[in-house]
Amino acid sequence: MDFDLHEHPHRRYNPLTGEYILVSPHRMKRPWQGQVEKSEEEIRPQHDPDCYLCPGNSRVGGEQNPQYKNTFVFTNDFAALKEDVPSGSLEKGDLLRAKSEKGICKVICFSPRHDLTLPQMEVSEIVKVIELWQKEYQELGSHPEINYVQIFENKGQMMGCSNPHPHGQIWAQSTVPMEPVLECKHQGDYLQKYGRSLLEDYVKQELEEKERIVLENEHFVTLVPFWAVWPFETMIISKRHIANILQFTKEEKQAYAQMLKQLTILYDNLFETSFPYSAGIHQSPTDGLEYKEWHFHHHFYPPLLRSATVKKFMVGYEMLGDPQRDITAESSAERLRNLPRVHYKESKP
Ligand code: H2U
Ligand code: ZN
Repeated sequence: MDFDLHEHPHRRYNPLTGEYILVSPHRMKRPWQGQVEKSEEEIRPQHDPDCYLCPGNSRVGGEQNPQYKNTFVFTNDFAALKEDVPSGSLEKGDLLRAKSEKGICKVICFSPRHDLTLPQMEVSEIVKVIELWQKEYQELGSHPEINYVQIFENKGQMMGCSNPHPHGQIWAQSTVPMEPVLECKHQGDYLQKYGRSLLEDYVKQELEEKERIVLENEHFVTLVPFWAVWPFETMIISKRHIANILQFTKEEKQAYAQMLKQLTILYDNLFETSFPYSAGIHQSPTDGLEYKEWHFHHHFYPPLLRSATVKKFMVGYEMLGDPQRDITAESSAERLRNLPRVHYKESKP
């Protein structure tokens, strides 16, 4: 009997982090049979007087939002990281160690419209979101004490998002957190070994193999990574080896906005629901050093497994051993790729 990736249990390697995932395809071999329950569609107003992100409304801290027309950014009123933290540390031998951490947290509204989400926004409006990400990455990153800027979005109650108004967050801080540290190390080792970007080589290989590609345009590829953990996890990767969003050309910015719209349309169409996820950009740290190894990418980690309500749980073996999945990355990519490209709310009267 020959080993078959689509048949036999196996462990897949994540070359970005050095971690492993257990894949059990034999449990999922049957074709799709599950009932697709739809979630209750809530109808939202364009402006919600009780929303703390809508233009003109007051936030919990008492501040009033301006009548913004496109995007709007403010310092998080309940920031997890703060600038005015005294420097200090605690060390009791090797075992009890802590160090103070400085940072800045911001909230970004993607649109003044309370009822929209990224897939329903115009590409030109998403370009404005990208431009704000660029501005914040640049400005926050230029603070001497900010060495890493994490741009991300939590979408949907299932991901702990507190408000349906389209928004994301930025946490900027003095230390590079663990996930980017791992990716930095593995990209660095690869660059040293081969003289090329890990993700540039990976994208080339995936474009040849095709089976994990979801979307492609002139400057970006969206794929389900070979080592995906979440059922419909994807990455948007730039074809060009660029370290951060400040290096985008005008065309790349446009193509990235298109990719964000198209991917989030596919996601919404999968279970005909506003698809929940946590997503965010990985790019070079802002400590002033050169990071030739870094290759820009955007991770999407969606929790849904089988329908608009049935999510994957990371429990048991996954908390104690390795993460595990049944549905293979290849079949997830195939399902996403074959979905209609028009948002389900637009294609139905
Ligand atoms: P999430 O929906 O991803 O939780 O982001 C919303 C953020 O908005 C959250 O971090 C902040 C919360 O601290 N917030 C304010 O800054 N001001 C408010 O008036 C309410 C919520
Ligand atoms: Zn709102």
